[in-house]
Amino acid sequence: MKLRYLTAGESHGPALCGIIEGLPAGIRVEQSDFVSLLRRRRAGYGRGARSRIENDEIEVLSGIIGGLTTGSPVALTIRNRDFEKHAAYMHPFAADVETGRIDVPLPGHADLAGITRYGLNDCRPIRERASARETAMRVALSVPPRNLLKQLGIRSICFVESLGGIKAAIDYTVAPEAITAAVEHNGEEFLTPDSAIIKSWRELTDSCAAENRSVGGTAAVIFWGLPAGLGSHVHYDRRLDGILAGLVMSIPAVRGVEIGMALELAQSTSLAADPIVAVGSQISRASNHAAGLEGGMTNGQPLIIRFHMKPLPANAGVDSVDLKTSQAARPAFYRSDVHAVAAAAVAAESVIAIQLASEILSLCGCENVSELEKSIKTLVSA
Ligand code: EPS
Repeated sequence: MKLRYLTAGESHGPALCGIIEGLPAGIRVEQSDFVSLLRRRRAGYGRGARSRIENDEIEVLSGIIGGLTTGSPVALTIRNRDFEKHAAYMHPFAADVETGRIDVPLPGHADLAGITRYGLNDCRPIRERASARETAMRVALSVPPRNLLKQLGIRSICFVESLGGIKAAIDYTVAPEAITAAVEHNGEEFLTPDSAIIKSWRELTDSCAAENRSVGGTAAVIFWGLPAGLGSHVHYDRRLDGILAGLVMSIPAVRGVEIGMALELAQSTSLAADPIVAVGSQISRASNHAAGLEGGMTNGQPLIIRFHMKPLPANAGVDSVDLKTSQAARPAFYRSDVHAVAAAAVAAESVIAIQLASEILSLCGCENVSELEKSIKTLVSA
């Protein structure tokens, strides 16, 4: 792994912070790249009050000078505006931690397993760190790698396919540019290429919000313009399909990942292989059932990763136990998003972008973007 990154921060703590190391020098990065990407992660219709409290303003602490990466680690901070309201028990040296104490673990969240693992009797520290707020920092850290990919001619889009079982009409056989244009045309509230579905999704979201319910959904990420041969078949832990699936699964509430239409292929009795064809001197493919990955490597076709997210557990009204009394209890009402599928799609696109940039850097071994631009042209794309 050429790129390494770490995040830290609690959902209602002072800040999120992150560091990414292994970037080449010369990636162009503007403040507006962070602003627009973080806004896209926050903007979904169905996000709760919290996303309106936070403005996710990024402070760059190192690694970028005058709008260019220097090759040094990039360190970032996002202050949590909501910290102010929670400081009495969330401050690192708070005298009054007990007032923030959570005694009833939330089923479906990390609470119970977390306190067991860490030998704690308060769910608060677990809840705070397990929160999907952490993905804001992973998204922020993806900005330099995303810009590197763009500089190398690699493009991506993420979008929502279904919410609460209501499916958008999406044609994966059309060019990714056409899907991108449709998603952009429909705006950031629902991040979907299907404008006809928005009315039903809005109604679903409103009725669930009124009843404090959450719904699950499915989203997809496509990258195209990739060279063939990223990842490797030679060892299980270098297979890119496994690596990408793990990264997307690590986004809170994601319960399943598919490479392209994996479930459909599993139910099919016909061969799923894509014919290899010559287009002039170029080798190409007549279809893309492989969704851009064969043998754990990219094959030069668009990479399509789809994932499924469960309804968020916060207000499920599910039975639990008060750990102080061992009596049956319901978790305290906890404000929640109706759904955060669009936000998770941006997070998935971000972790995939970091990994793809890392694979390219490992393959080309360059420390400077202009060398990398020359080197990538020598890679054969299928
Ligand atoms: C989250 C619960 C909600 C979400 C939060 C993730 O936050 P709160 O508990 O403050 O209402 O809004 O997501 C974000 C704040 C974010 O930026 O994505 C959870 O428990 O995972």
